[in-house]
Amino acid sequence: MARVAPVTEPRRVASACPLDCPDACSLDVTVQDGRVLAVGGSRVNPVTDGYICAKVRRFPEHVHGAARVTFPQVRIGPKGAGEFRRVSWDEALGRVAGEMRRLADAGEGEAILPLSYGGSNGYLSQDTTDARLFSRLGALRLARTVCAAPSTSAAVGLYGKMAGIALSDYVFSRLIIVWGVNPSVSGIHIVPYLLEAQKRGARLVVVDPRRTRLAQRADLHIPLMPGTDLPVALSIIRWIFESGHAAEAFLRDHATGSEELRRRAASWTFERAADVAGVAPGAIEQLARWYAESSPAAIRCGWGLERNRNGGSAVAAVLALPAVAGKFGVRGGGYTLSNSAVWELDARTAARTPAPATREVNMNLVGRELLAAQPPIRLLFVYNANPLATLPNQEAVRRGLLREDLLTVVFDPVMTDTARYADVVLPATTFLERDELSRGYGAYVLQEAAAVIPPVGESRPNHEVFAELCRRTGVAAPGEPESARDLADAILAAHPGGAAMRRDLAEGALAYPGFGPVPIQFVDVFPRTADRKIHLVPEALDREAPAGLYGYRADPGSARFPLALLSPATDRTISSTLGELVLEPVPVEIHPRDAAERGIADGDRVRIFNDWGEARCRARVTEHLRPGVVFLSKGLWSHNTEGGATGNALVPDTLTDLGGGACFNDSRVEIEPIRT
Ligand SMILES: Nc1nc2c(c(=O)[nH]1)N[C@H]1C(S)=C(S)[C@@H](COP(=O)(O)OP(=O)(O)OC[C@H]3O[C@@H](n4cnc5c(=O)[nH]c(N)nc54)[C@H](O)[C@@H]3O)O[C@H]1N2
Ligand SMILES: Nc1nc2c(c(=O)[nH]1)N[C@H]1C(S)=C(S)[C@@H](COP(=O)(O)OP(=O)(O)OC[C@H]3O[C@@H](n4cnc5c(=O)[nH]c(N)nc54)[C@H](O)[C@@H]3O)O[C@H]1N2
Ligand SMILES: [Mo]
Repeated sequence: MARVAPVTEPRRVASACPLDCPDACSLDVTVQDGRVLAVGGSRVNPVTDGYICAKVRRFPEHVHGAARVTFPQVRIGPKGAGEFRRVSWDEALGRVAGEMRRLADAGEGEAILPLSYGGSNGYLSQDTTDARLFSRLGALRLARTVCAAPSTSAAVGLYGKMAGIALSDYVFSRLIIVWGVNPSVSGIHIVPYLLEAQKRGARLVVVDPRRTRLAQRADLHIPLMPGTDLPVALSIIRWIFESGHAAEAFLRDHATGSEELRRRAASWTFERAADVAGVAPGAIEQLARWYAESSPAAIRCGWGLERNRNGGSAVAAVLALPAVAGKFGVRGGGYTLSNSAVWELDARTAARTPAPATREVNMNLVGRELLAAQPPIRLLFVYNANPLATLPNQEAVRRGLLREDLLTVVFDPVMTDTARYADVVLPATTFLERDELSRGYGAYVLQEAAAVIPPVGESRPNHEVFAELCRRTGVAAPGEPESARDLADAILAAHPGGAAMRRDLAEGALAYPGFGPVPIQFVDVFPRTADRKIHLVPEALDREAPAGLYGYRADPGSARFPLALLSPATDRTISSTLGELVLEPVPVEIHPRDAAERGIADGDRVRIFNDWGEARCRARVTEHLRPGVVFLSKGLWSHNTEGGATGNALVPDTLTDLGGGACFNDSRVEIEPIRT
């Protein structure tokens, strides 16, 4: 008689979401017999307030779904065909470690490229034992530039990454500018605060080429052309100075470079900026007047505006606004961008190894590097990332992955598009199957969460697998932190306030930064630059930007490719994570006027193309875009389009003015109907 497994009751356990999102939700997970039944929000993180996004509610399907990788496998078919044979961990790791050791012994550590990015915001799953392994092998270093590189450069240069307005403090603002961010999908917990502020009489302004959900509720929407935020912000700065609204005394006490900024903004009249941006001059002037006259005034600056050739300067100009107009010093006044830096926690301290002095590879150029690096890259190790789906110049990435003399290892919980091109696929746990220490980059919370179920199948957590690879390649040293607890302790111990954080985490599963959860800028927190001042024209940025800081580089326009393609976030996936659950075809959105000019009707099959590649899908004709702009979302998988190329095939691998960032929203394309 078959033995019947004991049936236990469903249990509710606490966790925390470490996925790449500002909100860092605290979770309430229902589990039974090693399975996740449901994922919901808890109130441990006050910002979560008991609810979470629709996509993470589907996480049980991700954990236990058909795309889950449950055992190690090696390729048996042609590259990219997704044909594999099951092997043991021992065999898989033996092969990978053997090749690593061989390359390192031959003095070819720089033939190894570790590639990781946004799979987890947790401190334990990146830069710990993985950094130990790759540093000691002398592997290439990766510049993690695919996101936030230009905005980080700007925020570091101007403010040393000062902590921003707390999400919940937006209720106190009288004017809120939502600039290049779409929180209705990309960080939903700020939205109730924005709507509450509006109810209390605040004005809401949205600066976005698309008519997003918030733009539809806004008092003013500025639907500028992508990449033109810089002139728009400079024209507001110019007017604030010229009209006598500048906070001269504040600037004298707290800023350098205000005269230089004033000079650089001087030629940007509302008319000139409006002409470049394709909007009404009166709209920009309206925004400038409201901003100057309102207090508290808040800017929620996002990442949509950084992803073009002017992106770094654009973010710098937007961040300069509260300084110039004197909006700091009150609750609900100032700005929020990323708050990731406030923790001053560095996972690398747990690696116990300095970064090597090897060559640094800009991850936006990985396609090119795979095809042309000298010496050639022989071993690509992908974890916490899905580069075929998320990097620019997808065709180059694909051709790189097809190289017969490249050993590609993909370590992921699911069979991603990239994994299908791997030689060795390793099964990773999801965050519900491992311990994690994570923080938000919006919400001011640090959380430690224990695994809520055992690893699914043979999957293993990152820190364990990299520690094992350290041993197998002979680079491990005795006594180094390896377990999740030891790594977390090592990371916390390196921080002066770490002991207090450790205590708080032990007691309440939540820790706040030293200044607490709701800082006021220029009351509780100050610029973290060396002299604690705002640097409006920092020299380093001025030197780096090809046209100087705040120097605008116009799109010369192209008769062949007249449409600007945007690819921001949607509410279906987080970057490409969870994309295995979005099986239906995804359309490109196009304005009725652009569609009519091309003979395209709603639902038609179309070809989107430029010199970088092409993608095929259906058209959705909608007025939620301005004419001249089309939209095909970020994070698509090959099954979402016809033929497998996604919008990233159309994204150039040109770089932003600051930080070597990606130009996802600087793609120019043409679209034509497919008539078959
Ligand atoms: N649901 C969901 N949430 C996510 C993510 C996700 O993929 N899905 N991704 C996470 C990650 S990795 C990040 S970095 C954040 C990103 O979060 P957001 O800052 O919201 O970034 P995007 O979605 O890239 O773009 C935001 C908006 O910028 C607009 N935009 C595009 N180009 C320009 C421009 O030139 N100027 C201006 N002013 N606006 C422009 C787009 O139309 C879009 O509405 O969200 C995180 N949260
Ligand atoms: N066209 C276009 N492309 C974009 C953008 C855009 O705006 N437009 N935005 C960019 C942005 S903002 C970002 S941040 C990047 C993100 O790009 P990526 O870093 O590639 O992020 P994801 O697509 O989320 O892939 C993360 C992978 O990590 C895996 N993972 C999750 N947890 C773990 C773990 O614990 N261990 C291991 N080994 N793996 C794990 C997930 O299953 C997933 O496959 O994409 C960029 N790509
Ligand atoms: Mo991102």
